[in-house]
Amino acid sequence: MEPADVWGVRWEACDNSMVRRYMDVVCKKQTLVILAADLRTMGELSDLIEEVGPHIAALKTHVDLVDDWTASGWAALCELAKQHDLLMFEDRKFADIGPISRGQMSGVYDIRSWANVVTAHGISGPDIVDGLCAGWNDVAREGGVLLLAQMSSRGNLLELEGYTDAMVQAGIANSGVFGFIGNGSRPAELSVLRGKVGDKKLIWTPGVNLAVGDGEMGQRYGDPSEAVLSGSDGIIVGSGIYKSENPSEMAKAYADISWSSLLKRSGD
Ligand code: 5BU
Repeated sequence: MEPADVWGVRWEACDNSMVRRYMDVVCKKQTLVILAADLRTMGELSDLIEEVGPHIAALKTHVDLVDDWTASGWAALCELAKQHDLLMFEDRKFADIGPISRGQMSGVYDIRSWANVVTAHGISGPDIVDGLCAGWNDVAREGGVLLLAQMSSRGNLLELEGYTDAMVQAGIANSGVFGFIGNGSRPAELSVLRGKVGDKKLIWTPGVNLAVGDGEMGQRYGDPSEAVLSGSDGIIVGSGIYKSENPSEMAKAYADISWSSLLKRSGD
């Protein structure tokens, strides 16, 4: 199916270069699954990508979680992700002032050179987005920032009155913003967020699992289909896939659910 038919107004309205790339990959691979690859060794990570690569649209990493990280090993992993047409998404949750965030895009991990999308808190003010984009610009690349408008963990302070609205207001007009993180475990709150975000930006949601309910250490999970029908444009799934008996089958199950929910949403 053509992306313009599947994504509707959102296909024309988006203003960040990575958004269309993502929307296109979703339609080609028929999946809205973003794999949270929270494994601790390079070997496990590449095995997992080989296994589930065909069923996911993006690879979400925590690069500082890997025990045996090397620059050359990581480059090989990025190459493997490229073979599977995956967007690289470093969930770094940057939070510092603009110039420092720009510097943190380099350093040992050199995130600016391989990530297409990164997360950031807006707690330090809107200039963090310009700082991160300047980081990409320093190596002649472009990317998109996902601002945390909500979180999936219980008791998070983004739930305090006014925070989410202020975050959306601060990010909506900046073309460096790819979209917002919404809470996949609370469909009603997600619908409200969708209304505020409109069609120009995407919403990606962690806290998604077929086993709905409370997870480990304050994590909360909601249903993948409900998340997409409530306005999620990408479901972030980690342990639901990599801890299952058969990660490939499970990734395909999440992919099918997410894709059919997107088609249902676009047909409504
Ligand atoms: P899980 O195994 O599906 O629970 O993994 C969730 C992932 O999403 C994990 O990598 C978190 O760092 C990430 N995450 C989250 O769970 N909740 C949030 O609000 C944000 C990110 Br932002």
